[in-house]
Amino acid sequence: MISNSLISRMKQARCIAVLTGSGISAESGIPTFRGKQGLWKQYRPQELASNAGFINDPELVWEWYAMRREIIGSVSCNTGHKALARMEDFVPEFWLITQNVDGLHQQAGSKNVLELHGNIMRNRCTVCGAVSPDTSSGSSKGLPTCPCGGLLRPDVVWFGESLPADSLHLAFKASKKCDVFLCIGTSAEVQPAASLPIIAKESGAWVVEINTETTAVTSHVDESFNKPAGQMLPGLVKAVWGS
Ligand code: BV8
Ligand code: ZN
Repeated sequence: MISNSLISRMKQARCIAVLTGSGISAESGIPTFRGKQGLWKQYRPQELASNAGFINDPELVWEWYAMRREIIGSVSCNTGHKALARMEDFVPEFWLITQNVDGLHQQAGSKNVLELHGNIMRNRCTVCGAVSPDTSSGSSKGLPTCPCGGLLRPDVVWFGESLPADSLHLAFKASKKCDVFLCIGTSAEVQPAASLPIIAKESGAWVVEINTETTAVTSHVDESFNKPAGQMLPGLVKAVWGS
């Protein structure tokens, strides 16, 4: 049940910040990381989402990313992504901070998206750093290389790697400044993204969680809705802004 206090807080909010995790893409058919069918169940993140793992076995890591690109390429954004894109149009200052690398927020029409962990549909050269859109769709034989001869990697942030400084700086700024912070579809286990809802709370924002389970931040938030994001968000936007 969406409380009248939340409706009025969101209606009056000058600034709203949203943090999303893989849970918002679950209803599109993309497996989350730590859930029962999670991507980390069959694979260990340290082996696949780390530079050491890549250096150790680039073929295995590319196989994993090609498989994930295939899934992402075959799905579409869902009602949760679309509701956030509509929300952006109603709020004077709206920040969509995502840990996701699937690009579905942009596909849904969100304009101001901070991708803290990069984007799986881009490649980056391990030698010259050039970034390019993925064209191989992972099926080409052998390891993808840059015109400079360097080995390509997915343009995502691996464990032990720093997040893009400008996006992270803006994410911290938005979390400190916002009136309402929505934490959607994340287990809130990966730092530094997981600290954003805590920073928002400490800075005086009204913090709301939308998640099908309790998480590491549930006890810290002001309100939590134990509901799938794709069902909850369209109703929230309608209740607050009537459409
Ligand atoms: C860094 C990109 C330092 C690649 C990813 C000990 C303590 C604290 C921190 C650390 C530590 N040891 C190491 C660290 C740092 C580490 C970290 O946090 N480790 C954790 C695991 C302990 N962090 C890092 O390494 C980061 N870098 O710290 O750098 C540094 C500083 C200076 C200089 C050099 C280095 C980098 C982290 C980024 C890693 N990259 N992904 C790729 O995708 O392949 S992380 C990966 O996890 C994804 O990005 C994902 O988004 C992210 C978080 O996971 P979630 O999105 O939350 O997904 P999860 O499955 O966990 O949860 C889904 C949730 O959705 C669940 O709660 C579920 O209930 C819910 N749900 C499901 N369906 C729905 C739903 N909710 C709503 N509706 C539904 N329908
Ligand atoms: Zn290069």
